[in-house]
Amino acid sequence: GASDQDRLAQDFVQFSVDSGVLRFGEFKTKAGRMSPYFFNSGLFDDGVKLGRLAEFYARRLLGSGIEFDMIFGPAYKGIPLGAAVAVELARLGRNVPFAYNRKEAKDHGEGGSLVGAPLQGRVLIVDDVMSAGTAARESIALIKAAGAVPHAVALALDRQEKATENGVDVNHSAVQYVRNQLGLQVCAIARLEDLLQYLATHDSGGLGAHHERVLAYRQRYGVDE
Ligand code: OMP
Repeated sequence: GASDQDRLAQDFVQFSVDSGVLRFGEFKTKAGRMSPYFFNSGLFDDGVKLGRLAEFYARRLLGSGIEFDMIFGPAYKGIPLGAAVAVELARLGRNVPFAYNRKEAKDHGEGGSLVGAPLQGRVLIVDDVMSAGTAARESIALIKAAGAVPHAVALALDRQEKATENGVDVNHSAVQYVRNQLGLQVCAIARLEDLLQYLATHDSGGLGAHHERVLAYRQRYGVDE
């Protein structure tokens, strides 16, 4: 239910802060926004952290009821994430095929830009963060081109901020676009909302100033859900 999901999200935000993945300060996003927080999934950088991260994805996925036939991990960051989630699901008794892409075309050996299981059926894309949605659109096109169905996206963090189209802010987030316009199911372990909840309950621990800045950021770039 909703409260299980909230608890999972709070645990995940704590885990991300403890791992140094979620940081507060001043960061420039891909879309050129100055953000008071940044989530760098590359810092889930040892076996224990990757294993715990995969557990969070798997629990969120199982809680969401999303069905899928295989996992696709988009290069680069989605590759270890998709692999770790596939291992965790297998550990839980649900073995599904896994594939990923390479960014550089290869002209020898296995050929093509896809590696792993053939893309077929309902594909779950496993990725880290969705901001403007650029990466998701590329994955969706690639899956369609292979004759499979882009069916769902599992994220670690949904930043819940305005997408940009041709450099202009629009009034929906990338996740809302992927869900409502492209018709995919989307789940995220945590969202900006959960991050704000975390900051609200840890204000006394010296996070008060960050809380204010993240609220101001949401005021400027956030979307309503
Ligand atoms: P889109 O592809 O535009 O949705 O942006 C997602 C990408 O932004 C991620 O894959 C990262 O490269 C980067 N990013 C983060 O990893 N963490 C953040 O907190 C914010 C961003 C970002 O630049 O927006």
